[in-house]
Amino acid sequence: MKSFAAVDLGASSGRVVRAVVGPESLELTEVHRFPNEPVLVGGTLHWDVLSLYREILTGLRAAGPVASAGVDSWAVDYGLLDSSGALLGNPVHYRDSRTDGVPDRVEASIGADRLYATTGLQRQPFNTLFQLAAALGTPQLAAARHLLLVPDLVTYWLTGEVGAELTNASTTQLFDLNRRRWATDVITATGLDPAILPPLREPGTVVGPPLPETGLSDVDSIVAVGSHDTASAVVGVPASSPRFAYVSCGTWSLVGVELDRPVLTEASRLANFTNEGGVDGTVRYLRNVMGLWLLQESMRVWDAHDVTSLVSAAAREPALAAVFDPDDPVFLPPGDMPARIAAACRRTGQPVPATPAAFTRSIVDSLALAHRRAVRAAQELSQTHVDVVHVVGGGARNELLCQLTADACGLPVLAGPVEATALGNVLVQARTAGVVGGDLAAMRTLLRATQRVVRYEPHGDGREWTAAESLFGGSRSPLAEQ
Ligand code: LRH
Repeated sequence: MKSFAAVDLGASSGRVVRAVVGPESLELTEVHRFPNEPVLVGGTLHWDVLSLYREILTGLRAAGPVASAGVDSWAVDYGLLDSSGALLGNPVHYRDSRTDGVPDRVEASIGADRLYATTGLQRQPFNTLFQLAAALGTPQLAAARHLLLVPDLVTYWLTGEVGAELTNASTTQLFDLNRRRWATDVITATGLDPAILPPLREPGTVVGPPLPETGLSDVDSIVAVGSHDTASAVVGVPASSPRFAYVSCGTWSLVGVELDRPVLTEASRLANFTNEGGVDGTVRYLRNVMGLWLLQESMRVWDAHDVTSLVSAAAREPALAAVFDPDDPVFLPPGDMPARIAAACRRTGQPVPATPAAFTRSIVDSLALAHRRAVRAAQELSQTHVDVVHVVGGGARNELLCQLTADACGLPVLAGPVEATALGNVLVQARTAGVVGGDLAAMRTLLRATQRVVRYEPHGDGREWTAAESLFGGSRSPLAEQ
């Protein structure tokens, strides 16, 4: 048995988890949790990355002696280093408005179909490609020698080594998924210098020991894991066969299937399905559903803090009284979600929820509907068939959402583990250390033997969900048409 540490940075909080792993055992303990609060300054929304780094060091010291540590975080965002290795400004938050109008401009010059054929990536205004296109001509970008995605930036500070872990690189829209290398033609066509993109690393690569200045003498080495949080979360799905869909449910609901190769059809592009690089050469074929962000932002507006009692109250509200399409881009930036939801209900001639409980019900119903739409579209577009939906991440705790997802999909939901991302992170490290052997299926066998999973059977014949779905407008994505 050996111990490992996972650093998992989410959009609203970060955590450091210690895991003790053996061939037949896997135990997690959270040793440090800290808030991740973006800062609006000079009209731009930033991540406070140095305070995150300080908390990471605190957490890794608290983890005690470990064979290795690995870092994952949300995708797409990056820091720029100058020629001396200094960070050029705080990373900008993917929900910042600097990319407004940029996707249209970039696609007009490169071609949306060419971009999809090369990178396989969904159209999201926050893709790294669009963020960089928005920054073209700034002194910061001109001075940049290296671009490091957030987990790679943390890994650089810990080890002094520059690199780009592959699963997260695949979310940038600067990465050629078929060839598994940087998409140099897309990068140069955008006006960017390909030299700022560091050499790629496969998940499982040992990066090196922590630098003495970190004070982490108890950490033997830093290992590149599936550094895109969703890549680690999908490793952490305790599936028993390949016929599963997943909902990695937190700030976002990432809904899709695991494939051997990308789906690059026109129908897939128009449905805004993405092909992201997974651990062991897999493809995460999925759609971004707006997720519990809708509830988190609403709770901020209501100054509410108890999500459990809000969801219990929502469970007593009438079902499907008012639904809206969570993937509408109006819900992407921070702001007054209840007002935006009310406007969406008015627009579609539905009653406007009157209380936080009714709004919460409307959010959960709408997310379950969006899960159903994405699970169906993923199967149709990839010509696969699933017989179970795994819900992992914080959303697995939300009983109402899990039950309604089962009802809406007409499939059993297996909920848990809540800490799938941290588990996927440490499993890749444990394999590198030779503690667990084999492929993803072997790791998932260990997860099934050691982690708690709750089963929800689907209720009803799904007719009311079919009726409610008509308000959504089919399988095309509003983001693809923006
Ligand atoms: C989830 C996530 C998701 C990305 C988004 C930016 O945390 O990594 O997979 O699309 O953040």
